[in-house]
Amino acid sequence: MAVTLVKTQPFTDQKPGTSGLRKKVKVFQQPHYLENFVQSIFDSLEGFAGQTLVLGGDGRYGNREAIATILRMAAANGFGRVLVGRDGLLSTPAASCVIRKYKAFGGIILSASHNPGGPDGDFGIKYNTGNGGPAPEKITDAIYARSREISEYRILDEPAPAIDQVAEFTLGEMRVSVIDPVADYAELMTSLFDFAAIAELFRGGFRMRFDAMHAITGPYATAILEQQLGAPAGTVINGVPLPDFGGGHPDPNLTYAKQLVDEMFGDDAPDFGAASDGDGDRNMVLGSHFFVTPSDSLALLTANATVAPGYADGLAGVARSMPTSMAADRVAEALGIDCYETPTGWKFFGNLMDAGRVTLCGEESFGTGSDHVREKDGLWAVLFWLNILAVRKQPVADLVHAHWARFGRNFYSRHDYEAVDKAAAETLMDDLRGRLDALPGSRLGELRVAYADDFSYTDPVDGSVSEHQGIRIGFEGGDRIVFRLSGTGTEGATLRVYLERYEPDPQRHEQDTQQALADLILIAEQVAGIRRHTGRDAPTVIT
Ligand code: VG1
Ligand code: CO
Repeated sequence: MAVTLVKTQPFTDQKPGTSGLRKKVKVFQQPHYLENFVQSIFDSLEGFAGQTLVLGGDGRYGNREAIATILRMAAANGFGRVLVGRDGLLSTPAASCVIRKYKAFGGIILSASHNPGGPDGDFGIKYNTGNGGPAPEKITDAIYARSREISEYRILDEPAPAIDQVAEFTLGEMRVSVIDPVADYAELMTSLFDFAAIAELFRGGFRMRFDAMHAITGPYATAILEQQLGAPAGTVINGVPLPDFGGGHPDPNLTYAKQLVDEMFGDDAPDFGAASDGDGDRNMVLGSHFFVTPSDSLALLTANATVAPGYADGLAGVARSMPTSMAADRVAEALGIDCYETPTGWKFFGNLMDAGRVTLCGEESFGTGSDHVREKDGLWAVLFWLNILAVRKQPVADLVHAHWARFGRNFYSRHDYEAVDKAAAETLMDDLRGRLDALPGSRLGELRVAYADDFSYTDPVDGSVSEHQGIRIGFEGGDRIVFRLSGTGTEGATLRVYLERYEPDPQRHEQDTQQALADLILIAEQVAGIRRHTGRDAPTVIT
C-alpha cells in the first residue's frame, strides 16, 4: 500500500461552528484545505485503527470529489472499513442511524445543511462520534487546535473506486462498503411509527405535499411516503437532489420554501405540508392554511408522543435549545417529566440522550428529533406528525388550537439580520453584554426586566461548561428576548433575535404573531441598537 505524506501549511480559519466547518466552496477549493481538516480530525481521534468510518454527504457541489479524497485518506490513516452511501449520499440523520446500527467508530458528514450550494455556495464537513452525534466541543476544539499546527497529511496513492452502485471494494488494505443510503433509515422509521395507520390515512384520501427542495431527502421521502406508505405519486415535489439545490436556498421556512407555502395557503390546499433542508435534518410542518412553529411542534409531539408505537411507553424527558420557545416546558410539567435547556446546536443534546435523561429534543430552527439517532431528523418529525394525524383524525390547525387551549400559546418569532458587518455585529453584542448587569429591575417599554444574562450551560452529565451562548433578557410575566450571532453563516455575521410571549388566554390566541410581539420587537431594537449598529431597518428573514 503506497501512502503519500503530503507536506502542508496550516490554515488559520478551520474552527468548527455550531455544526461543523462551513465555508464558501471557493475556500474549500484551496489546495489542501479539505485534506488539512480531515487529517486534523483523524489526528484528534484515538483508537480507530482497523475500525469502521461512516461517510456520506448531502450531495451538494463538491460532495463527490471530497468523498473520493476522504476515502483515500481514511485508508492511508488505517481505518479498517468505510461505509459510504451510494453516490456519496447520506442524509445527516441517516448517517447517524448507520453509525449506530453498525457500531462504527464515527462518521464524516459532508454538508452545509440549509446553506445554498453550487460553485458560489457553501460546503461543509463535520465529524460525528460513535454515538452517532455531532462531536462535542472537547473534540471540535482539539480538531481546531490540530488544524493550526498541521504540517502533513496522509493519502493513499490509488484512485478511489466508483461508488455509484451498492458494492464492496478494497482500497489499499481498507474495505469500502457502498450502501443503499435509504434502507437502514427506512427500516428504523418502520420500527418507530404505525405505518399501517398512516397508509390507511392515505388510502382515505388524505392529501400531503412534501417539498424536498432538491436536496437530500428526495430519495428518502419518495421511498417512504410514496412507495412504502402509498401516498400518491407527486406527493413529493422537488425530489431529485441537485448539486446546487436547483439554485434555491434549501432552508425549510416560510421564506425559502415558497412553492410549498403558496400551495398550503392557496385554494384547494392539501391537508398536510412539510419540507426538509439540504441535509435532511430540519423540518417545516404546515396544515391547510396553517403554519406550525417548530417550538409548538416540539410541544405537540411531546404531548402526543405515546400514539406512536416507538414512544408508547412514554418519554424520559425533553430538551430544547435555549432560544426555543418554552411551550415544551409546559407539556413536560404536565407530564411530570424533566425539561432541559441547552445551548444552540444538536451536539448539546447527545449526552442527555446517551444518559437516558431525554427522549425528544428540539430547536426553534426547524429541528426536532429523538433518541432513535443523535441528530435532528426532518423526515422522522414528518412521520411523527402523520402518525398523530392518523390516530387523532383532526386537521393540523385543530390539533394545534386544542393544544394552545390546554397549555396556553407561546407566541414566538425569530428575526434574522443576515450578512451584516461582522465587526458591527460583535460590537452590538459586546455593548449589550456590558449593560446586562444594570438591566434587571429596569423598565423597557411597558415591561419590567426580571433577568438579563449571557447564557452559560453546564452539562449535567459530564460537567463541561459552555459560555457565551446567547444574551437573554427575560421580563416579568415570562416574555423573553434573546440575541445571538449565528455559528453557521459564511458571509459576515448573522444576528438572530428571538422573541417570545406567553399568552394563556384562548380569546387572544388568534392574533397575528408579529402583532402579538410588536412591543417586544420595538424593545429589542431599542435595547440593542440594531439599526444604529448594523444600518439595517428590518430583518432579512422572519420565521
Ligand atoms: C443554526 C440554528 C441551530 C442549528 C444549526 C445547525 O445555527 O440556529 O439551531 O442547530 O443551525 O442546523 P446558528 O449558529 O446559525 O444559529 V443545520 O440544519 O445546519 O445542521
Ligand atoms: Co441541516
